Formats: sequence, structure tokens, C-alpha cells
Amino acid sequence: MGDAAAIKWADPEPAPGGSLSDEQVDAWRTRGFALVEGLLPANLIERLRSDAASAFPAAGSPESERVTDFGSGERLVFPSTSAALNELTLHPRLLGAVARLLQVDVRELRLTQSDLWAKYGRETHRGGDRDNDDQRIHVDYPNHTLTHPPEWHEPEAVEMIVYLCGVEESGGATAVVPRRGDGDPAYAWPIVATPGVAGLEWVNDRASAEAYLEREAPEVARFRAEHLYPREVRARFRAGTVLLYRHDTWHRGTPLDPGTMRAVQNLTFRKAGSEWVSTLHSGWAWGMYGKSLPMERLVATASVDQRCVLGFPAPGHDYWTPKTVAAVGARFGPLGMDMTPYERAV
Ligand SMILES: O=C(O)CCC(=O)C(=O)O
Ligand SMILES: [Fe+2]
Repeated sequence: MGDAAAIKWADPEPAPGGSLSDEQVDAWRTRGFALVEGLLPANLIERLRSDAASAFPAAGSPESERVTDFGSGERLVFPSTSAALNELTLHPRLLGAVARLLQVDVRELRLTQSDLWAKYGRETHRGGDRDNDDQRIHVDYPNHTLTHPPEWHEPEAVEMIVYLCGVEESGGATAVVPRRGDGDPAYAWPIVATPGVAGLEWVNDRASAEAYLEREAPEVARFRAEHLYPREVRARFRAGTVLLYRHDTWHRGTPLDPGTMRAVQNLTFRKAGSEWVSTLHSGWAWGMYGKSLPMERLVATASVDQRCVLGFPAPGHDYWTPKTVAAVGARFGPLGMDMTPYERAV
């Protein structure tokens, strides 16, 4: 905030050969985040960036001044008319990374969010209390889960931000508070010192949120001023950098440079059993009637692992009988689906 000289930066670290290093896994599990480079192919990032540019108002345009909140308004969510968005969402290296962080098999992961967000550097803050330019520090769990995240060492979900441009093009580095071990006062349980939970109204804008807390819950405002804001580090992202973080990681979005646009893909995966972590978009099957049936084709040609991440039953699941194998084969076979893995496991 304010004093540029005081900003602390975190730099992305390469993922050797496209998979996370042990240090990156450890950083996510202990500090609450890892900033990673080289997980996704550069041309995939470029394709998605170009799809985002066609779907959203141009940087600096009058329309862009009106975009004051998160998300694409379901314009660019999975499953999408953007093939790049679908490919990135289920990219085997991304799924492999998430599976390592949660220490489960890829087949035990479930997708719950894949939404492209265009954020704009604006002259005005017409979103008022809810404006997203300079966000209050927060954790993301309140609008992802019906409960509270489980204890720190038993994480059930991975969130990520895939940046489609570099911080020097837009500003707006995500700020994160690294957790310093089990005794860290910033991460003392329960994690409720944030607007939108425990009866506090949801406020997005930093100045409005802190003023509101100062009035309504001064001890909460003091905790945030003492333990959270002073410890922020900012992600020095490049195009293709991935911020892997958690529902219980303190973080916030910071202002963009006026006249710029920053496109990012926001994704969340949960463990299969954590049904209280909500899927944030229309169900995946709801996309099946899209023109030329892109979602039917996607399911038909996806790998067994990728299908599992969408909730499709794994080989060996009780769902499969000789009759269901034949029926699902009749539905997707003409689009190229190979039923043998399911057939073999009946
Ligand atoms: O924009 C960012 O860098 C972070 C956004 C964020 O944390 C949120 O909207 O919940
Ligand atoms: Fe957030």
C-alpha cells in the first residue's frame, strides 16, 4: 500500500519439466502459496489471452470503466466456446500439480471453478464498497465452501490464478501473506477476521472495508492492521505464471495501472469427498447442447483422468455395468469415446 519502496516481491520459480518441485509443494503446504513458472505451454497461454481480448471490452474503453467486480459473468467459464480455456482447465500438468498438492490421485480431484477474469485499471471506483480495484485482504473460502476450511495440514482444495500477461503490462500484483508455521498469529484459528463472515457485511474495497471494521469490529480491524497488511508480499507474475494458493490463504487484489487490462484464469479443484465445496458455475452437463456439441466431444475425447475431474465415474465405479457401458458407449461412441477402460473394469 502506498509506499512503493516498502513493497516486498515474490518471484516465480520454475517447475522443472512441467511438474512441481518438492520445494514448491512444501511452500504451498506450509506457507500457503507457491508462485510457479513453466507449468503450462506458452502457446496455450497466448491463445487464451487472445480469446479473452475478443470477449472483453478493450483496456481504457468506456465499457471497461464499468467492470468493477470479479469474474466473466459466465462469458468465459468452463465449458467454453474457447477451446484454449477448456484445454487449460483440464491440462494434465495442472491436474498433476493439484494432485501432488492434495496428495491424492488425479481421479480423486473435482473441478469447481474455471472462470476468466478481466480486471481493468480504472480512473473511477464506481463500484463503491464492492469495487475490486484495491481489495481488502481476505480469504476466499466464504463463497467457495459451506463450511470452514479443514485444519491447515489437511487441505481439501487448491485455488489458482493463471496470469495471461506480465505485471509490468498492467500492475495489479496479487498480494499474499505467507504463513509462518503453526504458531503464526495471522493464521490462528478460526479464520473469521474478514468481511462477509461471522455476521460482518461483505465489503470488497480496502478503504471501505477497514473503515467499516474499525466501526463495527475494532479488534478485527486492529488484527488486520497488525498481522496482515504489513506482511503482504506481491506476486511478480509473467504471462503463464501460476499462483497456487488455498481457501485459507490471506491475500488480495491490488490496483491496476490506469488504462490497462489484466486477464487471469481462476481455477479451483477440491477433493472428491468435499461436497461442501461448491461448484461455482452451471453444472458441466448444462453445456452439452452448445452448437456443434463441444462439451459432448470434450467428454468423448478426454482422458479417463480428465473425465473423473468432471465427476464422470471412474472405471470400477458401481455405476458401471455391462448395460451402462453399452448405453454410455451409444451416447459418446460416435464422437470417438473409447469404452474399453470402463468395460474392462466391470
Ligand atoms: O485479482 C487478484 O489478484 C486477486 C483477486 C482475489 O483475490 C479475489 O477476487 O478474490
Ligand atoms: Fe481472493
